[in-house]
Amino acid sequence: MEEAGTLKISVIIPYVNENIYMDDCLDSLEEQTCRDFEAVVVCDHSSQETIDRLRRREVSFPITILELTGQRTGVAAARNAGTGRSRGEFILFLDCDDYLEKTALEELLRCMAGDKDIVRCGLRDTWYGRAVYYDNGEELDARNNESASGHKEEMDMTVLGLLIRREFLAQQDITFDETYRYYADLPYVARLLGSGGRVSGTEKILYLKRKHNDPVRLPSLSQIPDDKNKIQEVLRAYCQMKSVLSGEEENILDEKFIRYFMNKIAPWFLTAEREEAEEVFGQFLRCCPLLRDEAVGRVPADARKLFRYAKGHSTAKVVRKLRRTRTVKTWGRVIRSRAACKKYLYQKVFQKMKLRENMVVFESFLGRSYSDSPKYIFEYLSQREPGRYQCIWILNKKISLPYPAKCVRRYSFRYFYYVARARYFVFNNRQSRDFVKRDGMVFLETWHGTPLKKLALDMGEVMASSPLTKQEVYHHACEWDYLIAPNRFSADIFRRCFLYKGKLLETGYPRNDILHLGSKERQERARKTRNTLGIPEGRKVILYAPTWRDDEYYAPAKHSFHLQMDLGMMQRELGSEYVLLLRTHYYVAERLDLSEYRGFVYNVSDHDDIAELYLAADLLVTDYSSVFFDYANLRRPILFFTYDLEKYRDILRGFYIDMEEELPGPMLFTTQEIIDTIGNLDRMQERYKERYHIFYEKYCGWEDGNASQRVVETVFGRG
Ligand code: C2G
Repeated sequence: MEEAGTLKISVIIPYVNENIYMDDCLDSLEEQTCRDFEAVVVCDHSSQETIDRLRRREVSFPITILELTGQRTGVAAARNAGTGRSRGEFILFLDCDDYLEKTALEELLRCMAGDKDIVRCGLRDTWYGRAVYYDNGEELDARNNESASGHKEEMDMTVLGLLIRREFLAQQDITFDETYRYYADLPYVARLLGSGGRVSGTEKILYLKRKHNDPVRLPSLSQIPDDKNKIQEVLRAYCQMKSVLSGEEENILDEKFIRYFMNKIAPWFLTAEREEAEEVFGQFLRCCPLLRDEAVGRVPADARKLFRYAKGHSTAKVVRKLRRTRTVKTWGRVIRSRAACKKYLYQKVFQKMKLRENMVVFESFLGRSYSDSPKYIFEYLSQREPGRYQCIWILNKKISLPYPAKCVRRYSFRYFYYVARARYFVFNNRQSRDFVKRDGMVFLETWHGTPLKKLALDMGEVMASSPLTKQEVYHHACEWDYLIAPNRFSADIFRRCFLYKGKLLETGYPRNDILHLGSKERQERARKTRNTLGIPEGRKVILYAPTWRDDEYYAPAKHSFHLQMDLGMMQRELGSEYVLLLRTHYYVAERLDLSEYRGFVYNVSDHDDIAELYLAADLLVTDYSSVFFDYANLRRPILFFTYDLEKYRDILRGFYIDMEEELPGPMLFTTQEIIDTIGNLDRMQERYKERYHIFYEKYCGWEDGNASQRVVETVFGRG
């Protein structure tokens, strides 16, 4: 270690490759209220370009950039190298994907109160970067951590969030064991706690530990699945830790170890190769005599029993017992819960039955409507070859379909039966999590829109539903055989954002075929829809179809929506000439009370097919929904009500296109602006004529009314 200078704290940051989270990490240092610190960044075999970029970054605190070279690699080596070059009186380890609260260094120093050796603070897991976390991520985290992380890591002793006196480290000669890849913190922390140092701390959360939402491309160490090496490291660390800990610290360690056995080692045994299991089991048995009875008595009864059994039996017997326990648990669930029973039948019975070659299952928007491209593919297929295919529609409501098909509710017994047996599955969203693709099945993913908002793996933060959406989308996309692209722009994005390797059908959207019917037929269909909705003759129609907001939700796919359009004002100003069709996104669960505006506002959120509404509408108002890419096929006026543009663009999602440059209509921020623009539609259209033309060529150029035919011919053959 270098001689201590006048600096108070050295913050040591191991840096791996091009870690996208590093900016937040350094920004959080920049904003520290305590200014008496330095940062020591240790690059672990990073590219020269990455290191140069880091060097160019301007910071207002002293920063040293080191490089690990040769054989030396890993977090342990980086932290040791950083410690060796640090100059502060105290040391704090900060991972490059994590960040600190503004007052972290100041408050930790205060807890040191002159004579402590180690101070620890509260630590919180977060899925979000600073911008989102401080916006409303704290709240979202509380929900998501429950749903996505399951139980907390059993062996979670970490050096993160500790401020350590450098002199104490030197006196005790404590360093990280560089032979560890995943669990170097364990023996290090055990040495710290077992060396008689003076410890203090605060419960306050000062350290934010960021969980990675993209474990496909950037897994954190803890997201790498448990394998033999990881488990063996824990077993090794456990033995080392036992030799330095005592008293309550030792009891806590033993408890954690038994839980680790129960939740990690035991499940792994069920999938491991026999020889590997034997080897790990041998190592586990060598740990057992070290456990204190007192700690064994403190864990839940099932863990205790299993643990005691494991100590006295062979690997084969333990594995058999684990299997028996799993079977008993499964049957318990099957007897108690209908959902578990359906799943069991699906896996153990229906999936074993023969695939039905001519069976096609259709699903649109998670079974919520008869609509979108699956509808038009179904109709084309049924028309072209009546009776050849047995069609099944997943629909959560009763409606009569124009061609023969069985309707089943999503997640009903019949649903599980058909999705297990049908050869073809045509759907426009992701497949359900329970769905297992069998050999010989053909998945046709139609998707549901040209992306304006960043999608799947291209998203930065994930605020809606599961924080691990990216990983799930990726696994789903690996199963798609065909994916429809409405235009070149989408084709390129889909390849990248889903890491999609299957066949792309560059056909345009079947759902837009209807928009290219002859003008007479279009008028006829529009008239029908207006009649069904009860729109008075002679009134022009505004369709307002906004999208959903990632951060406003009650539960996954059940979002709230706060209407920002002043409907009273719209009615007063436009009510004599227009009616307004309000169409919320299908994720929006809110039932808006619109009775006040009867005769002017029509709630068309439950209307199945938005394409029919497009035909009936004289103009569209939307925000960031993909609906405008489709509506543009009609070349009718489009207005954008983008009252929360900055938040949506900069925090919630980010966009693929520069809206200011490309949109075929104006962005408006108040109801008054909407009213004024509708009052001068001709002028607005004239202003956007050229831009609309360019937009049409780029996004609607593939659409000609025959997309269903092209898709059906490719997937089902020429008939
Ligand atoms: N939709 C609708 N009514 C709305 C909004 C959307 O019927 N008020 C339908 C449209 O068919 C639209 C599709 O749902 O094209 C997707 O809606 P988006 O608002 O674009 O949002 P999202 O579901 O997030 O899909 O690549 C497209 C993206 O995935 C966006």
